[in-house]
Amino acid sequence: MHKLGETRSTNQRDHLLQTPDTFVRAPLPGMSGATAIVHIAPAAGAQFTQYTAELEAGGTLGATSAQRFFYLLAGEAELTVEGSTHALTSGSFAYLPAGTTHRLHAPQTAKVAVIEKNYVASARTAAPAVLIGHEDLVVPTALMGDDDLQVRGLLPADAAFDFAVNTMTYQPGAALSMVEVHVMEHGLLMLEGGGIYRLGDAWYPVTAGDFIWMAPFCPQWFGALGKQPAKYLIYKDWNRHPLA
Ligand code: UGY
Ligand code: MN
Repeated sequence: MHKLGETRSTNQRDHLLQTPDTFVRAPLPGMSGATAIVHIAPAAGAQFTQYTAELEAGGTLGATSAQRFFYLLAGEAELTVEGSTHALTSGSFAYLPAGTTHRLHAPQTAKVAVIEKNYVASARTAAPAVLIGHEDLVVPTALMGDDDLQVRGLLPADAAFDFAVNTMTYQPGAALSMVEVHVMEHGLLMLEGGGIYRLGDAWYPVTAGDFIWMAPFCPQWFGALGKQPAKYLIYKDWNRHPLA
């Protein structure tokens, strides 16, 4: 049923809100039994790509020449890398350095958040190794001492990584303690609950399933609304000099 052209989706110079009613699905090269909803890409001004892959039973992702991070949103999957196969469940994630031969295979239907970024090398450290984990095993920390806002850093705080991926969980009524304006860009997937996101000079109602891109220096703030916690998966580039 059409909605006479109405949507919460909006594409602005320094931010994008993409809501599920506007998702367009298409396979990416190399995918088999899978389609992608591309949320953000260099075509829109980002320095990374983020998409949701929807895999049918037997589906696989294609290869990439970039670093790849993925987080299993739903279903089960198997990751074969460096000679071993790892069983993944919802909340599992993996980091694969550029050029790592691997196979992500879904025995049944599965949904995966995928982030790909060209690696920015650092003279100070070697590139990171393959990392496989589960969100449940990551100890959360309170953001700026607020116990109602818990952050889980899925990747180690190690300068070898040129990006971070965190989950942030807000109890109802919790909010960022400041409007942030920073050089890092963000890709954000709302996983649970909802609230109000300030992006630039606008305030948007957001809910589970929405995607947000924030360009460098996009003013940003979030407050959780409703009776259940709000949770999102958030990417940011970091650990590199702005001139790198
Ligand atoms: O890590 C961050 O910059 C995070 N606090 N930003 C956000 O939630 N919009
Ligand atoms: Mn931020």
